[in-house]
Amino acid sequence: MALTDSASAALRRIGLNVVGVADGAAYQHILPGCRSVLVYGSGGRALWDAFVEDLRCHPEHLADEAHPLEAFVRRAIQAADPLPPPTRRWVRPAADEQVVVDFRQLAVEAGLGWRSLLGLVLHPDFGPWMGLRAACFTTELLPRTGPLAGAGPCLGCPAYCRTACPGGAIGLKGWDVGRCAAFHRESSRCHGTCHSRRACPVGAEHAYSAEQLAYHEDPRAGRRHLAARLGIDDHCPDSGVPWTSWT
Ligand code: B12
Repeated sequence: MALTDSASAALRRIGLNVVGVADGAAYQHILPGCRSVLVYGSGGRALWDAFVEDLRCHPEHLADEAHPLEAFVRRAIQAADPLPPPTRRWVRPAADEQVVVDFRQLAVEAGLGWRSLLGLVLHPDFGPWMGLRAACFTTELLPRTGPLAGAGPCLGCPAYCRTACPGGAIGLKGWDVGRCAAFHRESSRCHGTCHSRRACPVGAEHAYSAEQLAYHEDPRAGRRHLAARLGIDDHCPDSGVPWTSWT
């Protein structure tokens, strides 16, 4: 079994339950000689459940980390592939990474889903309830799994996401991030949730829990809630900013 197979199996156990392989040719700036990229996603609640379970056993994994969920994935990768050779490089969409990769683009190339009107990558089963967590750039030549055939479920859909958005941020061409951010400042109706994401019929049964959603939108408030529920003394001074302040 190739190391990438055993690493994938180990990552699946913590909820990185979606994996695909993209062509690596365009990623020479990340890893010289790159031929393939394994892209890992978390569909539904599995990663969150594993994360909360880990915090129950190791409260310090919340209290000591600025970005506890990112750190959970980092530790899992380090355990799965402790000494990657120079022919392999792991990258996460995380604050402590040295390189920034456009994970939606990678996910589409690896066949994890289609582009959607919502701006998110839509997985065939998990719909918009998929996070993108890691990519392994490698010089190995692995069989490609993407992109997926067809235009995806948005084609022919009456666009429930558009009608559900109270800020009018989803237009005929897709998600308008400026409008979305402006509405978050004007109103609290979308705080802690995204009505459009919830309105998408694809993978609706895999929707995140309220706690998980709140954490992703506002890590500060989300970790306060988690710490209170799990009885953890959270002394970490800062954990990032709510995403609305990014624009
Ligand atoms: C910055 C960022 C944001 C910014 C907005 C950036 C923007 N202008 O779109 C803010 C903070 C507002 C934001 C919000 C959200 N984000 Co965000 N975000 C990111 C981040 C960190 C970087 C994105 C980026 O800058 N890419 C590079 C630049 C060049 O891209 P860009 O200018 O946005 O767009 C270009 C290309 O990406 C492409 N493009 C644009 N849209 C799309 C869509 C698809 C499907 C594809 C293939 C390409 C594509 O065209 C553009 C022109 O070149 C990524 C993680 C990552 N490293 O990829 C997560 C990420 C994209 N976000 C994600 C999520 C889930 C969200 C939220 C739902 C937040 C939340 N609460 O969970 C919201 C709402 C998103 C929505 N409705 O679409 C997920 C998407 C998962 C998925 N299934 O697609 C990612 C991958 C994070 C993750 N770990 O999973 N986000």
